[in-house]
Amino acid sequence: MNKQFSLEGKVALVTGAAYGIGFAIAEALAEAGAKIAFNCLKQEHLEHALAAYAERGIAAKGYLANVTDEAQIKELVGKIEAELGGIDILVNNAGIIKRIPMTEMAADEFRDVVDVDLVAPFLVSKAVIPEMIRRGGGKIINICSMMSELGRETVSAYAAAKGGLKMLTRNIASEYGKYNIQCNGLGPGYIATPQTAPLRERQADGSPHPFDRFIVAKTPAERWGTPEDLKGPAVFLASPASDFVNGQILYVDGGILAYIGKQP
Ligand code: NAP
Ligand code: GCO
Repeated sequence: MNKQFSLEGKVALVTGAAYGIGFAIAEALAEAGAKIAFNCLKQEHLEHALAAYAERGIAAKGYLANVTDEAQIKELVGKIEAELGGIDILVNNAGIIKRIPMTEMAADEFRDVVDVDLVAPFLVSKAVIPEMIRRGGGKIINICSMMSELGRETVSAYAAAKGGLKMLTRNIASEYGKYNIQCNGLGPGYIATPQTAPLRERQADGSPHPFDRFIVAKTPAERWGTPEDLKGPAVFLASPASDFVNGQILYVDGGILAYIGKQP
């Protein structure tokens, strides 16, 4: 059974893995035996991440590359293939959110979110699939969201992008499954990372943020998720254990999507 979950000899690219969910997923894939490549936008984050990986005994290769820039993505993939070998596992993790009421959101702000959260997974997947086909297969994991299924105030661009990412996942699965490429989504619930820090900030009087209380009440597990909660599911979707799983979204949400909510 251990061989089912082994990533020995595999090369994984995790986009946006300087910290947060991407870092935890890259750490998990490394612990299962994969060689890790990651990218981010900022030099300071790259340096900090390389040190953090090294502290954990992970000889990750880090690169500065903007996932919305097709030329930079092609250069990134070429460097990884030259330095580590063909990419066996791609995790499209890099993402942003802008929390703005839709009617107050500028078109460029909407497009920025869609560019990172939906167009970029298309660009990076398009760049790695040909080599996956040549090598006999691969794994693509798209980091979706509760907002792949649900809406809420102020996150119109993010929900549209993550809903689209769910369907891009299913389409890649449909179009490239015959090449032994499995493309699945991982749908985290509400996870404690820098991205959600504004939703968990203590109030001036020291009380919990209303949204913090809302999420804890809405989650059967009665807690926020941590990046570590995603490590096992990510290894499953990256490993031979999921070779007949394709086009699925695996939600790791503590039960939010299953729960109607407490009676007031
Ligand atoms: P985060 O803490 O904000 O980290 C985002 C990462 O993406 C950073 O490493 C950032 O790099 C990188 N990034 C952003 N834009 C980029 C670009 N254009 N090119 C390259 N890298 C870029 O986010 P997170 O909470 O870990 O979330 C990671 C993924 O999970 C995202 O797709 C998010 O939508 C999704 N997600 C998060 C939650 C949650 O509750 N936290 C739940 C469901 C899904 P720099 O710092 O260098 O900019
Ligand atoms: C928000 C949050 C969520 C989480 C995540 C939930 O503002 O509602 O940022 O969107 O990031 O996507 O799964």
